[in-house]
Amino acid sequence: MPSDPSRRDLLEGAAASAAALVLPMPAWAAAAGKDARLWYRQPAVAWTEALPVGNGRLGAMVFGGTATERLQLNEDTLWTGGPYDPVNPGARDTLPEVRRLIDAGKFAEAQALANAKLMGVPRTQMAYQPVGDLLLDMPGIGAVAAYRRDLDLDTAIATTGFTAGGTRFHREVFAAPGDQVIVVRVTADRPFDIRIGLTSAHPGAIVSASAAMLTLTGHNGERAGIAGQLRFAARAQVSTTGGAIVADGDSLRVRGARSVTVSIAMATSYRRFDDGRGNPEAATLATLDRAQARGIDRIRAETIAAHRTLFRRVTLDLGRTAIADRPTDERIRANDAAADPALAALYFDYGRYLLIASSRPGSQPANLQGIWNDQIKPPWESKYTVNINTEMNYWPAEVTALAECTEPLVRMVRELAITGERTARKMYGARGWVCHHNTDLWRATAPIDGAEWGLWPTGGAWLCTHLWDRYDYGRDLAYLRSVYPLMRGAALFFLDTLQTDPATGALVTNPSLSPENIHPAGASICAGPAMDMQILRDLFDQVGQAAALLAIDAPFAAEVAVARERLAPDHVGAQGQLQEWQRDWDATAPEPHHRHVSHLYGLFPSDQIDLDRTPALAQAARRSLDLRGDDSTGWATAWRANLWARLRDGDHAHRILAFLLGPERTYPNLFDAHPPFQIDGNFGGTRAIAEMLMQSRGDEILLLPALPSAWPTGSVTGLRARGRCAVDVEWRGGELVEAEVRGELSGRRVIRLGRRRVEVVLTPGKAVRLRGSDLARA
Ligand code: FUC
Repeated sequence: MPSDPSRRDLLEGAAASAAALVLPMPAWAAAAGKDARLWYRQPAVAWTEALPVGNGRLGAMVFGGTATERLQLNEDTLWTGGPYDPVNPGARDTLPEVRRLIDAGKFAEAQALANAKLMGVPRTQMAYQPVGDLLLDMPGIGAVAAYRRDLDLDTAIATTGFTAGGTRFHREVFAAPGDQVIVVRVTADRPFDIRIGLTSAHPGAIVSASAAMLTLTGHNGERAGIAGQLRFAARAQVSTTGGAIVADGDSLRVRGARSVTVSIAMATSYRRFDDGRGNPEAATLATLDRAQARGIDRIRAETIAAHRTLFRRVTLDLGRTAIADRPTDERIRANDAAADPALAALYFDYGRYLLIASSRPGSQPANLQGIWNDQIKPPWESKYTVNINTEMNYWPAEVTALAECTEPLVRMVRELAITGERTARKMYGARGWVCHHNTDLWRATAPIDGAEWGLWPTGGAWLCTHLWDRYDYGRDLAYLRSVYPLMRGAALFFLDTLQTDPATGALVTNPSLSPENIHPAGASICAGPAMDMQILRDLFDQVGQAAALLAIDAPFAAEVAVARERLAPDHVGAQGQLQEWQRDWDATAPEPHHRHVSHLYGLFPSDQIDLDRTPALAQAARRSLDLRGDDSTGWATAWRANLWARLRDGDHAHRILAFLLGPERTYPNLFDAHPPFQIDGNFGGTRAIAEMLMQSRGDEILLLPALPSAWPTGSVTGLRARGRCAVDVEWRGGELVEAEVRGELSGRRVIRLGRRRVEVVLTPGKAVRLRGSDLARA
């Protein structure tokens, strides 16, 4: 509320009129998801043309072939190696000298010493690996007509249809979250023959066929001296309507069937980050027995229903032009986001689809490729890079009403707090826990790759801000109590390791770096990069708030509050920019357009910096963004779009989004190109679209804060704001028509439209509806 009393009267009047418009909660839009489809006129040739299905744990890339169909298969615990402890036992003795060199300004020397003595053993982590392929061969299929394949984001079913030799073929693929199988169903209007095979690129993998089942068993790979300790199994069970199934070597042949159903189960012996002794052969058999007993029709119906429960919570309509009737690949190639607003809406729907398909309760978190990877040695090991990428994967989760999908991330932090406690103790002699810039299935937390990338201690702290966000959006105190020890442990590590900057007396991280940017002193490592200080301000504040809400741990909270006040502040440099480092190095850093914009964390995803409360810092952030430039790799482009949305410059955010949606950054299957494929850009882009339409900060909800002129008319329903409420917005001609806010808890909110604001009182079960004209009077 503004402090000017006359203005306050005016606003209270507006609030009263808004409160009078309390209406019953409406049902979710019936038309949800009706246009949400990717579709093509030809089968996929490249992997980045194939369509992903997934149930969080199991994934398949569907190529939509005709005579030969390929499903590339993944299971999210098939990684190289086994439980391992990468902490370098000698690191602790060398740490003081590295710190001293940094304080003395001898950065290159400090980095060389850190590279020699501090890095993890091995200096890399484990890699996510594919299981193999399911192959369907239909001999005799020649030229086809009336071909189409699509992925329906509203049912989560990939479909391929074509006519060959006068027979119409139809194939469906889906991944069942309840029954834990991937199902392929082939039907035709005349009896047909098909051969079914399983293959794997893992050395030593074996395929056998018996009765109506194919079984693939194998062993995960070794990497960097960590022996493979996992077994894996994939089984494909075949059933038919009519016809006969015969085993033929390591494949199954079906003759004269009218429909064929293949149910695929996959598992590894992974049980937890410290235990790889499960029984995948038995687990896959049990899964298939259960699925068989329950029946495919029921499994299919339940898959659609379970998907819709999540997917239909949000609807987005940005308007539609004729180009939206074209196949998806043509729309990306046309590269005209202004003329195709529905492509941005499809990208948004797809981002939500991908999160539902790659991160569900009980699964692993979405990695650099979600769960979809066809390579034994994938780029960056397809692991969890926590200096931006893993966090970005979860940027859309809360705002687009997919809170359940964060469960694997929260569970991963619980595990990192265990392995990271060991790293904190052995490497730093510190209490609490730490995670550097990457982790993997085994929850390794030591610094890797090289000091210039890996010696960054703030990854775990950043992940903890997601724990807080889960609370802040859902306001569940029992949950907060369960994650408080993790947040506390992360903060405790910094209480023990923060150093006093000899130049300023402020507290700084040392050694650290600003991911992954080299400063003009010829190194990355330094003390107190702006990002670290911003993340720690959030972590310390959130620990304080959590302790107060839970009425526990007051002495610790007080200690954290004291340290928080001593953290080095943000600085504005000579170019008017927000400084990336404690020194004003930005102008002479060797890569002025570096993809990471770490020092802008404070503007987004954090709200420490904003146009209202810290206008000078927001201006400086804007200047930094201008200096950094707009176009970057996939995720870095998506981050920039979010930052411009926070600066409430919708047209600028849209220009960046247009580049993200064009053929340089988006593959035909709408996967984000880093390049190569990295899924974070999909998730970051999804959040950016949400951020352009609605932002929430504390008890404020900002309507259409960055609406671009390219989206003059549209509507969104079901976005989530902090404090457990849902927000719908409808606009026309660039102006708000109506907004509806449904609070599930009682409380006051300030609803803002540009500079206008109205205070409303939320009551569970009632909707507050605001017309554009109400806000125009405010
Ligand atoms: C960080 C980024 C790279 C890439 C990798 C997985 O190291 O700097 O661009 O995204 O993660």
